[in-house]
Amino acid sequence: MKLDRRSFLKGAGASTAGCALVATLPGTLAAFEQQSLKPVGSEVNSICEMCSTRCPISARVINGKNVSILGNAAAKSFGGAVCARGGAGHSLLYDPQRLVKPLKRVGERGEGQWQEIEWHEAYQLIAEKLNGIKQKYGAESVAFSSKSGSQHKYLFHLAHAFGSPNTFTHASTCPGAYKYAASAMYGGGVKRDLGGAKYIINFGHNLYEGINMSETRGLMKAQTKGKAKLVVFEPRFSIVADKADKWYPIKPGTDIAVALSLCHVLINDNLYDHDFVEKYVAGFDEFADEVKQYTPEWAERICEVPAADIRRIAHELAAAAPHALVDYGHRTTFTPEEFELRRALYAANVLIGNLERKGGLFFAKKAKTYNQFAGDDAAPTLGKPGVDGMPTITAKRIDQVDQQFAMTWSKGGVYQSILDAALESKPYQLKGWVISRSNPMQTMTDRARVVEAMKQMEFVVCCDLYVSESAAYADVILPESTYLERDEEIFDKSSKSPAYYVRQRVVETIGDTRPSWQIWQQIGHALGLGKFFPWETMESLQLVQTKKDAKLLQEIKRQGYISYGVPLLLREPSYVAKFQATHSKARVADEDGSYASALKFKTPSGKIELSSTKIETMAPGRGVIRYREVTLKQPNQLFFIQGKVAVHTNGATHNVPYLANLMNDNAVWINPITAGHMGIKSGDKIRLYNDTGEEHGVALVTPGIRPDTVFAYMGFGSKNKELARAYGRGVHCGNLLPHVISPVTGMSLHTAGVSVAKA
Ligand SMILES: Nc1nc2c(c(=O)[nH]1)N[C@H]1C(S)=C(S)[C@@H](COP(=O)(O)OP(=O)(O)OC[C@H]3O[C@@H](n4cnc5c(=O)[nH]c(N)nc54)[C@H](O)[C@@H]3O)O[C@H]1N2
Ligand SMILES: Nc1nc2c(c(=O)[nH]1)N[C@H]1C(S)=C(S)[C@@H](COP(=O)(O)OP(=O)(O)OC[C@H]3O[C@@H](n4cnc5c(=O)[nH]c(N)nc54)[C@H](O)[C@@H]3O)O[C@H]1N2
Ligand code: SF4
Ligand SMILES: [Mo]
Repeated sequence: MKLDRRSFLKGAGASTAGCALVATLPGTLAAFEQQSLKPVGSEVNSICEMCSTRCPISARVINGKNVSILGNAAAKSFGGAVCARGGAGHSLLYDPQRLVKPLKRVGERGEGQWQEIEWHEAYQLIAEKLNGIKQKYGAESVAFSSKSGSQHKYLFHLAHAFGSPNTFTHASTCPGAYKYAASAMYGGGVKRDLGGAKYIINFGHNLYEGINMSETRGLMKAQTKGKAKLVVFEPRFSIVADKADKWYPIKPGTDIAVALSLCHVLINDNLYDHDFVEKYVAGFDEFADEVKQYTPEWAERICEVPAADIRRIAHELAAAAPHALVDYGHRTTFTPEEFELRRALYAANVLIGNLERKGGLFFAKKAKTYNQFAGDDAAPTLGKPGVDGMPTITAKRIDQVDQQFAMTWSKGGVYQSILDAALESKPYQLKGWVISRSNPMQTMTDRARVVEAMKQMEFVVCCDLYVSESAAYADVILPESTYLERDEEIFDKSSKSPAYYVRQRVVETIGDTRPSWQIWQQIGHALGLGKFFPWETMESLQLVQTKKDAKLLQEIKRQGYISYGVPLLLREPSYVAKFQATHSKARVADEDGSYASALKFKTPSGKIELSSTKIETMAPGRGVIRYREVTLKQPNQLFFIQGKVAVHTNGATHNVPYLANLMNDNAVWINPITAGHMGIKSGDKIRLYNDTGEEHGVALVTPGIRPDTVFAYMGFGSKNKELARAYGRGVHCGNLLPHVISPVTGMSLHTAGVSVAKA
């Protein structure tokens, strides 16, 4: 059966009312004459991209059309399931407002005047402009940024070939702080075994709304099957708080006081794991000395959590150790002291010795490591596609002027420093910006400053699926194929055992879009840098990864997700016993039945560094984890905090029809006492304002928030009319958050002071 565009859109449930505004917008699927759509396969295993958790999926295709998306049943740790957003992928795929043709700006920047162009014209224009900027100001004056994880490597490869050191991921708006803190202390990233834990302390890790299928399922498993106790510190009554055994409405930005005083009690009351500390930890004495002053009574004065409760929680944590954990959270940008907070949270885990124990923290077991323990090739290792003779770049990154950010340079850099370079020539001026799969206008901070920065650029390219708020200020918009239409490299998804998975096309490409790995390659050619892009197809890259093993590639594609061996936790004897029973040549266990003696840390001392001389050198005064007071609001203001909502992703999905239908506004949570003083009732129009910006929204009066705090789900309130289902609906959080670069981590700030008034 042949499907034309019209029957396609009808079948996808596209609302004609929704299309009316954009039916004439050039470049969208609605404006594109679709020829025919052929089936690719009836059940395709692939990877979700409705958020960056990237869960393994299984997509059903009938007559060339994707009709449903479920979890890949083989991916047990993800529960073989998807969340609401993952299940709505086809609504994005068939959204008539999605871009399917390159666009060139014809009016003023941000004015919304676009002309459809062909890919070769787009490439030619981009090559001309970027090479022009390079000649005039040097290659380093072009910044390249992309959300990490999917195909950012290809964009960064282009940047490298072009000669610019200025590549940025979203790290300083999201995972930076907890990653750098783990690196400083453990010598590398650690994961949490939520599912195996008996006692979990959670500081605003919003897992039942900010969903990560495997961790969300882990927490659910711990709470149901494992009967784990969950203690939650959260300024609002989130769903995690609702499901907790105990909820403390902590004062925003003061979590570090609780974390440090938990450490104080663990040491002071002699509850910590002496053997673990002796064997694996450096810098304990300095840390112990520092936390002597951080008593629960001290903490209570700062965070408003009763001292007796902090003391009791520390005792309960120690009693459940080592099958217990202090969740180090995810979004990490509440205060400028994120580095100290995340280190303090890790420190509590170190003190209870939960590393590589069931229900504790652990290192990922990738194939190479796993095979070393197994004594055989239990899991295949992957090859890395690479290109010889890449140019050496001598120019310094814009964020490389300050040694304290050294940990960020190779891992994503300080994203918002692009604004300072563009507007204040700090340390030199940026003239061009190539953005992919990132929407800084919504997700960075200080929206007005992002607008100014983009306006002063000589040339901006944006690769997206929509005319996002940021794309609206570009000169050229490159429409990427959705994740359901593209093939990508094999990804390592190892956890307690090695695992791989792969993204592959579910349906044929609709419209004139391309995958971004190809887009950057083709731009490379247009720039005259073709020799740095020798690959031809994605399959040729995948075969480099499988070291020419076509059968292995086929198997990974067929299953979509493959895990190898059995879960391994090095200090958990029952896991080691099972591992040995599975692998006949496995390493001999220590006397206690564990592999504890094999634990290694890639830190300067070779140990877990509770205190660090390396950090002291990088950022004087920060070698030892220390409390520093921060001011997040003025006395007459309220704290403004945000979080994820279960049916939307960041600044990405608010225009996806199914999800927009579920929720298209973010009412502002406000406590009845506070609202009462201002005469505000639920449903009233209110105004939020501070030195950064002003937003108008609707009040939701609820006791589920502290009286000194207001809350809104993030990502709403688009100021771009081309996002027709999201435009002007709700509060735009980024317009109320100041531009900040936090010490050491370079993190931006997601808590601000705001004034609230009835509108
Ligand atoms: N549905 C959905 N799932 C997602 C995403 C999404 O957009 N939507 N995004 C994905 C991404 S990119 C990420 S990084 C993760 C993020 O996962 P999380 O970090 O778990 O999610 P957030 O909702 O950002 O978490 C912030 C929570 O902290 C609370 N909070 C605010 N200030 C404070 C404070 O000072 N102290 C404490 N203790 N709590 C505070 C907020 O009320 C909110 O509940 O989620 C991922 N999953
Ligand atoms: N105020 C506030 N700001 C925040 C947060 C918060 O909670 N509050 N959370 C922070 C966090 S945790 C994160 S991770 C960042 C995320 O911020 P960003 O890195 O900007 O990521 P997203 O908002 O997820 O998506 C960005 C863009 O990617 C596009 N997109 C989606 N899929 C594809 C694709 O396949 N290809 C291409 N080319 N484009 C695609 C979307 O249309 C969207 O415009 O935001 C941060 N900013
Ligand atoms: S958490 Fe949901 S949206 Fe994110 S990747 Fe998984 S299924 Fe997709
Ligand atoms: Mo994130």
